[in-house]
Amino acid sequence: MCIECGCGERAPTTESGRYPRATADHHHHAHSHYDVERDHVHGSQDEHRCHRRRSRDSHVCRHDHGARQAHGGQRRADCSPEAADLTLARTSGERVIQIERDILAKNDRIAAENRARFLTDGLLVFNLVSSPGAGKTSLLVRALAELKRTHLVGVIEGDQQTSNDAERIRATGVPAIQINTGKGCHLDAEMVRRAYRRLPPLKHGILFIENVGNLVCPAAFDLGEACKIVIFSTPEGEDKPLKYPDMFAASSLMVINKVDLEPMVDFDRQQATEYVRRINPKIEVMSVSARSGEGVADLCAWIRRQAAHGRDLAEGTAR
Ligand SMILES: Nc1nc2c(ncn2[C@@H]2O[C@H](COP(=O)(O)OP(=O)(O)OP(=O)(O)O)[C@@H](O)[C@H]2O)c(=O)[nH]1
Ligand SMILES: [Zn+2]
Ligand SMILES: [Zn+2]
Repeated sequence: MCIECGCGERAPTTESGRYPRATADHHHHAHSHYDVERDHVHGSQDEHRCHRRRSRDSHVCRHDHGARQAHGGQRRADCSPEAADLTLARTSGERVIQIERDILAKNDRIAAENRARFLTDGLLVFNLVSSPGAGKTSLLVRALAELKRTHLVGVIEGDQQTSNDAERIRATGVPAIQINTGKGCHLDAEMVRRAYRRLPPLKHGILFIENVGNLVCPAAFDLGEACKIVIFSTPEGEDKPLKYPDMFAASSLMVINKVDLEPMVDFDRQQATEYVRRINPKIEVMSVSARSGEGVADLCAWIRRQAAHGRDLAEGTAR
């Protein structure tokens, strides 16, 4: 379960197969009640959500059911919005908060282990985050062609489905592991730990983690990276930092991509920079075009500078 949006997560897969069931905190299946199709996700404490997909009054509800309740419907769950509100208020609220705390605590523990491993390996790790299609992979492809001349580089790619991005990265000669999160809306530290084991040794190199395209949920999950780089693109509009502040607050660098489209989409770079600094006064800002290559050399120079004092960055003492 995602603690931000509450969506379900299947156990993630990589190209060589599915992770063992034991690693999944939840299982996921779809079934029908009352002639509507619902996704159904259970937490370890029998939390239960329903998404009423075919109804106009779509809602999400949580309710508890005892171990004896069969999914076939021996005891029907009351999924009316009113019942959901009452249940949440009376019984589930504290439990939901506890589950969220447990999920984050577990993630943070594994992220700390990842961070320690990256430090031991002398590796500088960047977590690239953005909305879908902002240009993360395109920018990586450009930057890797340059960075691989001076550094060992590897990439972990996160998407719900397909290996397209990993294939685009491998075409540059850089190793890449694809993680497919299924219904999951973000990468977590456990996924990164497992994917990292499958990369060739990258001692004293640079690892890029391309997160699932989503400007909300990946902000909450530490992967053990040195820092997050948020990429957003001119067609998305200047006010993204104000609308999705957590992501911009959590990032050390904001890269404005697709500046080649700036005149067409009437984008105001200064305005975007002013907005992001309201959220995060320390954030650095760069403008690039993965299409034309403008600004990519500056981005590579920034990354090399971080690599030069990567230990400071990884320990959170640089900025
Ligand atoms: N005009 C223009 N198009 C770009 C630029 N960068 C990326 N694109 C296009 O934007 C689309 C999405 O680019 P991707 O690199 O796949 O974006 P992404 O962030 O990796 O997407 P997801 O992994 O799906 O979240 C593609 O059609 C790219 O060709 C750019 O600088 N300028
Ligand atoms: Zn989510
Ligand atoms: Zn991508």
